[in-house]
Amino acid sequence: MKSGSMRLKEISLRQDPDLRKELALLARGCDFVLPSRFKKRLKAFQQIQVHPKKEEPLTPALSQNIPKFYFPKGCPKTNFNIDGIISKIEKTFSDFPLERATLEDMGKVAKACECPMYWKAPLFYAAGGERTGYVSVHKFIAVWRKILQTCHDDSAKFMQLLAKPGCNYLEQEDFIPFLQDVVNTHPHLTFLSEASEFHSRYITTVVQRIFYQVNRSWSGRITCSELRKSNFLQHVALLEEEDINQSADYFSYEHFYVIYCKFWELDSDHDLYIDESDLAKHNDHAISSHVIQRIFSGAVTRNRKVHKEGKISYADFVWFLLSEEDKKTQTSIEYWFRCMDLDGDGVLSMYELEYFYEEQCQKMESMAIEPLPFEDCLCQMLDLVKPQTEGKITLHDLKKCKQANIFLDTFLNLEKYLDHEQKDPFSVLRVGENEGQELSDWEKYAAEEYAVLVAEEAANEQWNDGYDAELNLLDVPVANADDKRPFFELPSHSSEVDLEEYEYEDDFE
Ligand SMILES: [Ca+2]
Ligand SMILES: [Ca+2]
Repeated sequence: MKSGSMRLKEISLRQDPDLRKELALLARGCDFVLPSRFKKRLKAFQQIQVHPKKEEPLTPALSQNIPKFYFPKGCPKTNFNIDGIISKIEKTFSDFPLERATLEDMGKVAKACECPMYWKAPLFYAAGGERTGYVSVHKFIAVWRKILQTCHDDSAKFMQLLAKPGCNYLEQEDFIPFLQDVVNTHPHLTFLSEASEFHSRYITTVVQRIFYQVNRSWSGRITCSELRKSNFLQHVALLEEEDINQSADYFSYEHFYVIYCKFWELDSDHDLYIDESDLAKHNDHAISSHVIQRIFSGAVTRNRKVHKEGKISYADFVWFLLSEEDKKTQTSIEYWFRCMDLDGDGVLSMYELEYFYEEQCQKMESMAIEPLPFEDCLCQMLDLVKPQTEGKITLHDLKKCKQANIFLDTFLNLEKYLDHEQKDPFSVLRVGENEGQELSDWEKYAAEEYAVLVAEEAANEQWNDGYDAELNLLDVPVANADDKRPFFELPSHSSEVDLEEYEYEDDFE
């Protein structure tokens, strides 16, 4: 291929009349001294002359014979009737006053476009709806026709609707208007309408879950191909049919509730950031302090905009909890691998394993449990993972072995390590075999924790009701009703966080 600068040089040479004259003289055999500025250019010209064939484009006949096989925006369907869809859209708009659709009307428009209902807000915003509060039939059809002509599958269309102009990827903030509309209009989330301060928490949670699941490259930018390989758009389509809690990968309200409550317990000053000592309290200090240090060193947070010095945000905690409670997923294995790979050379070496195991041993000794010597533990683990290269465990080895969770807990989480130790190894294998048919580790954890939280909440309410009744009996003004823990405790006015100032952007720091 011809480089851009080479091509430029060639053009300027050919257009330079002085040089053409010189070259013509040279061709006729005249022998004279070339000015030095021409010598260089002559050389460049001669190089072009020597290899002209290399740079010629393929003949049209040849290139026409190769069928197109790369469709970044989806493979075009034959017999796709764009005009049929357009007339359906026109008919839908004709029911609206002045043929203008508001955001509330967009559900019908989405259906006329043959899109899932919750594409309504992206369709509205892509047609410029937020500037005027409505979209006109002409503007909408122009936008949608162009998308139909250029994007040939749902992933390409969704990408086109959400991405910033000129971008072929999605960043975290690109999902916010879409998710805000889900929060505002999904029937299972309407109870949140009174608590707008939790909209941003829910949205942050879902955005992080989307990137956790879909952005396989960890780049912070979801590509069309990543979107296509994921199950995200299926979940968006199911939003209009199913209970939102059925969306275990992304939208579940119950999962959000569990994640946020877990964070709330750790974030004692409720500024939405936690430090190392806060995170250490998770799960009764079960997690290795060495690995917590690694999380705070940026090993797994550096690709997202971080962070207050020595702190991680709620968004980072979502990644932590998902990884901690299900060590069988691709992202989780990558997450802990990055933490354990201290020197960042892409393999876990023996000294790295020993570094983490040492702390487990100390903890066990303090609990009067006799730890397995490192060499024995290592043998077990190498047997489990069966690395391709002896003594070096790669990410690929870990993903392939199907028991990465046991390996990781051995080095990172004492409580879970001891749990695994007590289990019959064959029962673990059998569980592994049935994978996919049963709930994931994350779903099991979330369901159990949700049940506990709801029970606690009910008990609190009962206690408080009794307390209030007692106070009323004594005819004391209920000034202490603040003690009651509401659904989610709101930061008080004296808190450092001003909710008015707390915009969504803060969640994405
Ligand atoms: Ca805090
Ligand atoms: Ca390493």
